[in-house]
Amino acid sequence: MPYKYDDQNIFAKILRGEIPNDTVVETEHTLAFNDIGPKAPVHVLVVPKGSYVNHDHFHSRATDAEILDFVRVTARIIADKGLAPGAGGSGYRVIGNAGPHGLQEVPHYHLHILGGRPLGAMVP
Ligand code: D5M
Repeated sequence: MPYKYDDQNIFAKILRGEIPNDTVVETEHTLAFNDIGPKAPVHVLVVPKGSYVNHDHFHSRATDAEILDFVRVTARIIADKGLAPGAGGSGYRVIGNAGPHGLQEVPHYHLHILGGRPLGAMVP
């Protein structure tokens, strides 16, 4: 099925500056902001600025520069928040929901970075 991007989704509105966000990092290709309903002391959403629905759409259509920027912003937040186990942090979880089985609510690709407390088992 071809990817159909809905430009009225809430993250598209944030990216256009139509509604506010609590920005953590902004670069040329990526915006990261705090989740409005945090599930952990650290709960940051990393959002590519391009119009991608989910991970497989992003991976198949984004430029190398967009992908590299997105990965680097994600890593930078993990480091800046002191979560990286390799640097003395207690760890974190990175989650990307996609489609109905993944319970994706907002149809603009994003990753959740969660940390700051024990996160429990992943399987519901
Ligand atoms: O999760 C979508 C996530 O987006 C969910 O954790 C709430 C968050 N959200 C929704 N609206 C906003 C605004 N306006 N600011 C910040 N965060 C928001 P998923 O199920 O992965 O699609």
